Order: sequence, then C-alpha cells, then structure tokens
Amino acid sequence: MTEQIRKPADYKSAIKPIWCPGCGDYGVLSAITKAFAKLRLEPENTAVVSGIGCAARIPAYINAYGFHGLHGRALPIATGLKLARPDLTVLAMGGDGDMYSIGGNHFMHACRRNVDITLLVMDNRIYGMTKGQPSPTTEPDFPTHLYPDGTHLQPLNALAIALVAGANFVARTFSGDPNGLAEDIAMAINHPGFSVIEILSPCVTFRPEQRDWKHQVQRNVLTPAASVAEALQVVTTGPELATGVIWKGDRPPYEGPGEKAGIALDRLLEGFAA
Ligand SMILES: Cc1ncc(C[n+]2csc(CCOP(=O)(O)OP(=O)(O)O)c2C)c(N)n1
Ligand code: SF4
Ligand SMILES: [Mg+2]
Repeated sequence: MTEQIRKPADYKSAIKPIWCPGCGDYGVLSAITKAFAKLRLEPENTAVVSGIGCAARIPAYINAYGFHGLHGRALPIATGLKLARPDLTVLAMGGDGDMYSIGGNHFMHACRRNVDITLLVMDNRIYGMTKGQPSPTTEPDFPTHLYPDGTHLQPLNALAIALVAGANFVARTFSGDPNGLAEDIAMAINHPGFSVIEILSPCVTFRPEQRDWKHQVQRNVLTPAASVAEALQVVTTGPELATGVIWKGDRPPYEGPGEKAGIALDRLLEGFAA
C-alpha cells in the first residue's frame, strides 16, 4: 500500500474557526497542521485533547481524533488515552487558564508522570473566552474590570514548575512564527516523554497591546540547557519574551503500572464481589 502524503491543509477540519480576527490561535492551528504534515501523521492514529476556552476550541478545527473535554481536565484525559492506546500520537492543548489555573494540579502531575504526550499552552495572560478576567500568568499591574488596579499577584512561572516537576522537553514559542512553531511542535512530538510548549499567543480583543509581541519577541534565541538547574536559570532570570527550546531531558517515559497492577485490581474487584 502506498503511503498517503498529506499537506498541512489536509489536517484542517471542515469547521471554520470562530476566533476573533487576528487572534494568535490561528497561527497555532497553522503550525500544528504543518507539524503533522512534516511528521506524516495519520489522522486516524492521532488524537488532540483539550479543556475549555478559546484556545481549547482547537481540536474541532483539526482533522484527527479530537476530545473537547471539561475545563482544566485535558491532561488526565490525554494521559488515560495514551496509556490505553500507546500506539496513538496524543497531544493536549488549551489556554493559560485551562492548564495553569483550574488545571494546574494536573499540569504539575503530568510533568511528574512523564507520559509521552505533547502539551501546547496558548498563553495570552488572560481568560479570553469569559471576557477578560486575570489568569495565573497575568501581570500584577494589568487592569481588568474585576481588578481595575491589577491583582498585585505574582504571575505563575509555569515553565519553572514544568522543569522542577520533571517535564522531559520544555520550550517557549510564538504564534506569530508558524514555521518556527511547527518545527518545535514536531520536535516535541518526537521527543519521548511529556513535552511542554508554552506559546505566546496574543488575545487581540482583551489584550490588544499583545499585538506588539511581533516586535518584542526575541525569536529562537534560546538553546537547550545542559542541566535542569541551568534551564531554571533561563526561565527565572532570562527575558520572558525570548523563544526557543529550553530543555531536552532523557527521563524514560511512564508507560503505565504494568501487568501486576492489573492482577491487583482483579483481586480487589473479587474482594468487593465476595
Ligand atoms: C468548571 C468551569 N469553571 C469555569 C468555567 C468558565 N470558563 C470557561 S473558559 C475559562 C477560562 C479560559 O481561559 P484560558 O484557558 O486562558 O483560555 P483562552 O480563552 O484565554 O484561550 C473559564 C474560567 C468553565 N467552563 N468550567
Ligand atoms: S477573545 Fe481573545 S483569545 Fe478568544 S478568540 Fe478573541 S482574541 Fe482569541
Ligand atoms: Mg488565556
């Protein structure tokens, strides 16, 4: 049987995105389709899982299996899917609120578990879908209708958490560079274990000043660090709008509890039935 060669457009579904014109998430969708074409992924062997939010709409627009789940719950769903069907390429995706706020607990433990999944976080430092509430990555002095004077809260450094919790691949990228982003997504999918890509993806409606990211982002200036400690230094003290691959680890991916756990579960169920 000859292999079907697909173009990026073949990975777009028939559903037209309803994001605001100029939203950064269009660039992310384009990059995902380019990465899938580069890796020659088969839609029937690929699954994209999300929670809720503007960013989390993205599985509907991709020609692959898609699961639009509950707010904050993309990672446990993706984890279960990958453990049950290790033959699939599994990606989880969503926004900064979805992954770092309500889904923050799952984010931390997904890094620790290191199941072979690629996570794409479209970080616009705001809750876009619910009309502009501050998220864990919102700057302390950014005024919103709920906090006209800013929250005065320290933003969450999610990439630092990813590194110390054990993520095996960590990168920061920019939606305005779909070709560079596609390269990073392909690299992350190919890297064993849990990969985290934080994508600076402007919300042009509730954070119009983020349009300037196209001038401010320092593209592809980061290179993989030699140690987690060095990578931590980069994400805690380096420029926050610098992009590139920050960390490539070699932890073996977690592939499930093995047959003994299945036997233990059978015994447990027998115990309940007795
Ligand atoms: C359990 C639950 N709590 C709250 C909401 C409301 N809600 C929907 S999306 C969202 C935040 C989305 O922000 P983010 O994940 O950053 O995505 P964006 O819209 O910015 O892309 C919230 C709070 C919900 N749908 N479900
Ligand atoms: S509200 Fe913001 S994040 Fe949502 S679609 Fe519009 S620009 Fe994109
Ligand atoms: Mg957001």
